[in-house]
Amino acid sequence: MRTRVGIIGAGPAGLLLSHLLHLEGIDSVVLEIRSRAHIEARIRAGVLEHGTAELLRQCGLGERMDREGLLHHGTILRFGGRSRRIDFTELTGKSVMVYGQHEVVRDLVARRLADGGDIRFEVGDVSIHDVNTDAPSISYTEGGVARTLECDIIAGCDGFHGICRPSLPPGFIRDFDRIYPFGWLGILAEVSPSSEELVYARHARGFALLSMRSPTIGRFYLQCPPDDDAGTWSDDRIWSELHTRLADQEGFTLTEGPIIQKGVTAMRSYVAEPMQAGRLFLVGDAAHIVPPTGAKGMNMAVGDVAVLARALERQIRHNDSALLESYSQTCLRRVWNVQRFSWWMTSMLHNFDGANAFDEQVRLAELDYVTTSRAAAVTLAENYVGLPLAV
Ligand code: RFL
Ligand code: PHB
Repeated sequence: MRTRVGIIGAGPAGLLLSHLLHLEGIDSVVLEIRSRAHIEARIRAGVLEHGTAELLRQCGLGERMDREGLLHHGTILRFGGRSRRIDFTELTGKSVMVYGQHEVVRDLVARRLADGGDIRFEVGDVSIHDVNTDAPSISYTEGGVARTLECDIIAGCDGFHGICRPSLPPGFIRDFDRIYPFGWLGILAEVSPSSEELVYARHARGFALLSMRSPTIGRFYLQCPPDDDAGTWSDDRIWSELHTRLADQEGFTLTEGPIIQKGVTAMRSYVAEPMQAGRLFLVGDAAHIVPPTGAKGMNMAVGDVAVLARALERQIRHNDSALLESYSQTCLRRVWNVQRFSWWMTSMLHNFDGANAFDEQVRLAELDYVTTSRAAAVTLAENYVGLPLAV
């Protein structure tokens, strides 16, 4: 089989890339190891930057998002028992969209299939070949049968644990890495959110986040040890910890409901440089991950996709390779800005074991400053709603 762009991974990055290429008349095939049901049910990100939501609208994918998503004009930072609001719209003229990543994935899969797109689910033994030649290929198995996909370009959209990045020769990639000494316990509950806006809470017992997926489904996170077992968190323990960490002195009350899902995620910042090797382009989590405190991972993946789709269009339709050659450099500038923001939010809002009393006071002072100085609040808000896409 032959296609222009062989895409490995049907996460938001791979699916959106395939859709944007289709709109430019460029064909692609998406290979995914998981089932369609699995990728459509995987609960992950929840916040779309202003630019991500706009891009989805522009490419014809905004309809259900605008109907069912929740437009948020600000967020609450809670610390020392006080709640302070950052007003995104007043500070930046922009807002964010609370719409689950799995909903974006569902919309993308439905649209690709309706447009006749080729997505192969549940493939196995995926490996890439000859990326340093002008005839790269991908081998894989489908229903136990060995197959080869020949292409001009390979887009490695296979997430942090995929095969593309590790396939490169040792030493080719320079890794930049920071592992945090904590994780997040993520909780999904059948409960109407107790706050209209997200609440990021710093507490002596650890960070807590109140988020949501819809008017009837709440999403919560609790800072926990990085290797914690979600099974040791009973529903009672979860609610008790959420009540304690989310409390303020202004009468906030948390409504409880049945917990329908819980799981622990470790927290890490990582960047691979460069994001390109010959005809292989790394996109999204395959090239970089962030701790989720800034709500950036999926948005960063979309940022890469926007750059790559445009560069491929210039290359394939106009035989102009300039944008493709600068893909890594263009993406990395934005990636490092987003890394900085995610690291900063994470550092400011979490408890670090062994931090001394001075460090704690500095973190509280930073929260106080960021919620009282307009200049500092604009800095937080413009990063949260999203820096401009690099296209
Ligand atoms: P994905 O979504 O991991 O998709 C990669 C796909 O590749 C498949 N795959 C393979 N396919 C073929 N062959 C192979 N060898 C393969 N190996 C893997 C996988 O099955 C998968 O389908 O990467 P992509 O597309 O780059 O998207 C990145 C986002 O998923 C990720 O950055 C976000 O979920 C991060 N994230 C958040 N991002 C935000 O923008 N806003 C948020 O609010 C936010 N919250 C979060 C998050 C991630 C979290 N977790 C669980 C890590 C909250 C959490 C708890
Ligand atoms: C989510 O709703 O899953 C979510 C929201 C904000 C974050 C991280 C995750 O910073």
